[in-house]
Amino acid sequence: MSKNLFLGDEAIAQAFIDAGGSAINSYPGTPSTQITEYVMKSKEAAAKGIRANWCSNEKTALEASIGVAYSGRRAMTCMKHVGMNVCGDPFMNAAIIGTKGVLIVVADDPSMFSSQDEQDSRYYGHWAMIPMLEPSNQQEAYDMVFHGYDISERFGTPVLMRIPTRLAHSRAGVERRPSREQNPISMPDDPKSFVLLPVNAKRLYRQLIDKQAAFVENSETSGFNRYVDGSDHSRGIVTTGIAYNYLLENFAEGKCPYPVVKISQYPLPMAMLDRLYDECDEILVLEDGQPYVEERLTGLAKGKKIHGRLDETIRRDGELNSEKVAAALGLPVTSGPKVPEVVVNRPPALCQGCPHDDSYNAVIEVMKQYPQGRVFGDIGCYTLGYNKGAINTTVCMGASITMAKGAAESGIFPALAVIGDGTFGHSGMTGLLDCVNEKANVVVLILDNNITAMTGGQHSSANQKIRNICVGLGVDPEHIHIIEPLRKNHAEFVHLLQEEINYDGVSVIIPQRTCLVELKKHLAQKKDSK
Ligand SMILES: Cc1ncc(C[n+]2csc(CCOP(=O)(O)OP(=O)(O)O)c2C)c(N)n1
Ligand code: SF4
Repeated sequence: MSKNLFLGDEAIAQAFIDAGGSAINSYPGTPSTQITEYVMKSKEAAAKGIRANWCSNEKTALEASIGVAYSGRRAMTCMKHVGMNVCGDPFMNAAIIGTKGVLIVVADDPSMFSSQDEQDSRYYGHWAMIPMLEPSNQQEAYDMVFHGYDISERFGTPVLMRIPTRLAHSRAGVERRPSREQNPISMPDDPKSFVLLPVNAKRLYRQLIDKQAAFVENSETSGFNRYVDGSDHSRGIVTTGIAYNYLLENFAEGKCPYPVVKISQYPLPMAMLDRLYDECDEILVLEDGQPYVEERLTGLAKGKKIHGRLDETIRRDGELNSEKVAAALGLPVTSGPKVPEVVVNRPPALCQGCPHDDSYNAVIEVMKQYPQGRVFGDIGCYTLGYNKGAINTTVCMGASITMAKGAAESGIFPALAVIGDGTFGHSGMTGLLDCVNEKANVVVLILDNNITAMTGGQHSSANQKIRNICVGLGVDPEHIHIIEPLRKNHAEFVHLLQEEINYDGVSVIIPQRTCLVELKKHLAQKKDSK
């Protein structure tokens, strides 16, 4: 078969198409976004009738995939690591109901290149007691999609695939396999399995526990896990996922002198780890993430030293790389080319002429009068308003409205919330409903730039419907305003904001103007089509 130069994300997407996937339901988030975008743009996927959808959030995306699995077909849901927090409920329960044919691909972001935290999704997979896959390179990422569906269909379990940023966003040659057919529609073998009433759930949870031995056995014999012997037993090394590559990069022709257990499938292959432990004087654990494996090994240690992130042989935070591995091995560290001094680090900023900037100019001017007032921000391009002093908080998607509510109820005045149209559709609507139900004294600005800009311009689920949604949620229509955020409308915006701060209740202001990057893209497409 032909070799293709694929990003890790693209390798997974192409494998999904080749492995007989029927539907991909995802929510955008760097570094996972390109998987779903690739399937959306693929002519091959379109010809095969594969559905590719951006959903309102990670929970709705995963639930849609569970629905696909209910009908016997193969589904994939992709997200960034924090998305796991949003879909935790269906994720945990998908494990119990014995979902077949569902692959959940989660891209973790060690070093937080574009994220608000560094959480390691393997803890979720462990918690749900399902098999996990962690590719060490792009070829494995491709092959593992096939393997993941095999495991999922054989054992009746969703499978979690974890990739870190570097794997998602770097390219390597990938050999494709012959395509598989999509599954025909078929109903679940046990219709009760999708009904988690306690009477069923107790039985199904027991079944999940009983499957664990088979999951371990499959891991022990998996081609993705292996024991690679070495001549020097003064140290044994455990690598997980991409860490295997970082290790081999430190040795000529990739020949590591120490015995290595390469882990790319979980549950942990304990027999291999026991052998390493018995045959080596001490153990070094290399993981691009949190010390998930190291913690487990430390618990089992029978006196020998285990090094890794817990004892900070490798810094506890930040992504792993081959230099950090070299330092941990006591090898000379060769750092990459030095950045020339003329290149100055600049903090990220809103684009020149960004509509959010005009909204923030109004907010800043009004809030000058209220040193005790606060602006609760959210996640999107507009988070960059922090750099100009426009917002006071950014915690997680949707938290602006609900935090403003809590603060208002605690006596903060005025309490403003700033949220984008994409984030409002993701997890802002329910918070607004809470505000309405409790008659909270808040002003909510829903910055509608017509797009989910920060993750590359996906459509946003609440698009064109924001005003109607607010009315439907019970906001008084007299206190819902749409304004075009432009310099010429600044005085009007300031006046409007002041008026709504003076109103004791829920107000919504929707500054509506298309993101400039999106506008340029749109104009370029229009020109091309002429
Ligand atoms: C739970 C979660 N899922 C996904 C993301 C990735 N993400 C960051 S901002 C954002 C949406 C931004 O869209 P919008 O609110 O419309 O703001 P804009 O960037 O357009 O200004 C997304 C999906 C995230 N940070 N957290
Ligand atoms: S991409 Fe769009 S929304 Fe984001 S800063 Fe630039 S103009 Fe503003």
